[in-house]
Amino acid sequence: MSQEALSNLLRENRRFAPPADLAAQANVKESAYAEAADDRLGFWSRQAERLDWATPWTQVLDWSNAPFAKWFVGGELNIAYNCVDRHVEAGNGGRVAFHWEGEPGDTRTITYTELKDEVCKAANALTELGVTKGDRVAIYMPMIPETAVAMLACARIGATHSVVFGGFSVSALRSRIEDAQAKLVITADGGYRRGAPSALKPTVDQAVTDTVENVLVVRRTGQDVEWTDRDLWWHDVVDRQSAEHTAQPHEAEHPLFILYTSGTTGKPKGILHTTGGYLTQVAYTHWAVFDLKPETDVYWCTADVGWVTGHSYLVYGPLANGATSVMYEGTPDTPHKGRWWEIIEKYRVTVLYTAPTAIRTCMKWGDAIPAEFDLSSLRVLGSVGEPINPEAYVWYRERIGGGRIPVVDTWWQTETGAMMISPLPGVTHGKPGAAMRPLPGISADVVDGEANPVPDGSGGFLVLTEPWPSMARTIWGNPDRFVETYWSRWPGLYFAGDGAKKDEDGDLWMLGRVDDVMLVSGHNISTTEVESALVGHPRVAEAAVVGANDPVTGKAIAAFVIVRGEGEVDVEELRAHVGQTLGPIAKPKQVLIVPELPKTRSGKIVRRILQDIAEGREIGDATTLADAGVMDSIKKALDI
Ligand code: 6R9
Repeated sequence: MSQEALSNLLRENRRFAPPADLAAQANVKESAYAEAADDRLGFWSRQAERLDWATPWTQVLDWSNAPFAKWFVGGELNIAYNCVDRHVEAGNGGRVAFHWEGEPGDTRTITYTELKDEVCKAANALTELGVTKGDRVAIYMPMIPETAVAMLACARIGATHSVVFGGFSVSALRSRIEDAQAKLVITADGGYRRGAPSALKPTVDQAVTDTVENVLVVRRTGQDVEWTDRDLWWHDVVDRQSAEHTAQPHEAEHPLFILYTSGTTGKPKGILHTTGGYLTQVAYTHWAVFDLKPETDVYWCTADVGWVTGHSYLVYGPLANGATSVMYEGTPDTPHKGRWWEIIEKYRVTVLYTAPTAIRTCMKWGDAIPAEFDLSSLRVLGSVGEPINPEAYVWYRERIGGGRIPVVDTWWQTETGAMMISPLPGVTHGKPGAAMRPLPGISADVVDGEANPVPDGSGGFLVLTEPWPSMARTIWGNPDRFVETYWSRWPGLYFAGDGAKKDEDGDLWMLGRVDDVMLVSGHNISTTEVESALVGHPRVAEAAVVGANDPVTGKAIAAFVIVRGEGEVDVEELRAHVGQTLGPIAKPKQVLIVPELPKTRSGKIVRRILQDIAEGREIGDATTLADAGVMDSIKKALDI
């Protein structure tokens, strides 16, 4: 990146100290960093003791076959027991595990005792259907409690689940079922989205392959479904089962789940996570980063369960910690744009974890909407999925957090399994837009092309320098690709594929995927920086930037902008604003005003599609978009 652009980003100098009361009561204090640095394996070994082990481990980490790690070697535990039964045994069975809110307004309250009964019944049902330890089960579901029950039932019997986002197409689902050779698919007739039932079962009907023996179907919407011999209703098979089921312990390295990351090109990668190390790090980070107090907090992670955030921070982390969570089925603007804030007011949510894309959308809808609701119960706000630009961070802190409470920007990946770089709410003096420093027990750095750590004040590639408990163990069925993708660029270092910079204090700022860096007239400019500059303009709600091929400059910057507020926007003014913020070199050549942006389920902009538009090509594969209708509205707006 150009030094000029870098120094502009570093001009952000606002600091937010932790609130005194939160700091005084915080689960984690500053001393945790030094304690973990002194003895990293001892630190993780103490964190693993948060869990209930049937057999203790004999070795914390076996790294002899790097990069294929084994954590807590010799240990055995059952994840479902840790997430459910032990809380009931400890006398907390009456505590609410999930306040579930359906999009049409129907609700369910599920206590830990009820969750235990449901998970046991589902585990018995899976066993009756012939699913055994080591089998793979595909889960293609809406956001309903049965989704968590299905995941936990698989974990309980040692079947490896592969959750596929409910918005994915037939081909995306089929390739995932095929790659994992799933024996069972768990789905629903449909779920509610944007005020209407949205079918799931027809997609499964077309996607099943020969390895699939049964399809287990939850009735959610009551819509008509086609039926074949292999289909079974969840209520017919699960409801009649016994609520008694003894959880057998599984090895610490037993495969818990496969989750596919699409990446930008090529076949999706089935990221494999295992049992003991995964649960240890998700439980620790959920407790540390959200300062979770299970007796009093009401925690809400808005992520879809089909994204890794849904796995680690909607299901496994919160349940391992005995937390009370909100789970919401639908979209934030159904039936009105204040739905999320209404849910926070209704359940007195204390911790909210969401994505910058959602925050920017709410900014666009205007400050008046959240202002109508009582959000005073909130005490920690989290962000995940992409870099949070300072503008969105400050809006989140002010308009949602009342200017009182910390924002934690958590950097991690499907491959890391759990949070890696994040502020701690009772310790960190937060900087808007910075993920700050690696969590206790985690080692990361920013390096140049030769793997040399860059000095403070410079940018480079983000790497992880020591193994961590929840790290991916391999790519399912393709260990060579695992080594090649993540471990071959520099020996001994995990290459995350993200750019980052260290500021003068050594704090980390994430810059997005390195593939998204544009070489414009010989200068490296990151898409994130230009987007952040654009969103800094009062009339810009959201921006996506790509480098389009240009015969003169190499890449020419094209910006797609969603406008905030009423009336026409002067495109020249936006170009000039970027020029003033980042320097003339970063001025977009084209600025296109669009109503929406193409995004994945986790809110990541699919730049490849925007690049097709900017370069005037036919638009390529759009199957991983969260909402296929977005492309039509963009084409209409641009008249293409
Ligand atoms: C959890 C998740 C991983 C990629 C990652 C990075 C981006 C996630 C971020 C962030 C900046 C953050 N990313 N969190 N970038 N700041 N706080 O998103 O997993 O879907 O696998 O995506 O997301 O580029 O490499 P996943």
